[in-house]
Amino acid sequence: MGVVNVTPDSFSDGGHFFSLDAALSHAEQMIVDGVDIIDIGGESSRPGAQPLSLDEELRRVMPLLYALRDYGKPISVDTCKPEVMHEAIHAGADMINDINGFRAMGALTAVKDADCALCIMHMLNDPQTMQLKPTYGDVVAEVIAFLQDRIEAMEQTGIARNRLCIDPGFGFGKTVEHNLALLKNIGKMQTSLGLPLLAGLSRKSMIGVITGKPAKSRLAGSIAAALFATAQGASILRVHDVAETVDALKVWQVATLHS
Ligand code: 7PJ
Repeated sequence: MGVVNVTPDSFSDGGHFFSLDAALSHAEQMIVDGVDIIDIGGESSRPGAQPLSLDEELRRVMPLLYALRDYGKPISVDTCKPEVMHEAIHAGADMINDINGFRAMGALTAVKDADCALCIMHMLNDPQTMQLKPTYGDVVAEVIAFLQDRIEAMEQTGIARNRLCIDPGFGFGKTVEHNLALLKNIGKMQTSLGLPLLAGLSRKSMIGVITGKPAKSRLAGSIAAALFATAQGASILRVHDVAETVDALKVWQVATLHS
């Protein structure tokens, strides 16, 4: 899954892809590079980021969604807002990726009658407060319990289980220690919940803490994290650097499958 941010304040690309043209060329390049899913996001979720108005989010996301839908690649929309989910589904989005785990009032209703895929992510509190002092008794058990609870809520609404995938939400209300515990337990989360797992580690601050590098210099660290997550059983990798990650995965897979 390749990330296309349409935000002027995104920390990892410096807001470079804010204009529609730039976002579109970025997405086109990802397609050339072998992306499987394009994830469009309008609202920055970096720690401390201010919420975005509905109008502004629609203004950022919808033109790109319309422009991209004829390219034949599945499109995911990264949003917490039920109105954006509704509009995106209406416009043909193939997946809704909600870092808030479809907890907003109206979110389940917005997605329930569609047939698109849904990614349920764990986040502690909200982007304003999540990194203040994240505390868990047992982070892996608590993330599993949260996701289990959301899966049940979704199934009770009538949403088919085969539409769902889960995400522990690396960096969303987690210390480096918490992130490492989750990374090491991807297999356990996947077997406990019985759903495909999406891992978003690309350029995250955890990579920065380990390598001592700023966001733009975290490619090698991100690839190591992506391969490790794959080895643990992750099904979808959410990344900024599609070409490099695809190459790494190709080598990984050929080596793994070789008898
Ligand atoms: C994630 C996401 C993630 C899912 C962002 C960033 C922050 N969606 N949206 N999982 N991260 N599902 O890219 O660093 O980890 S935005």
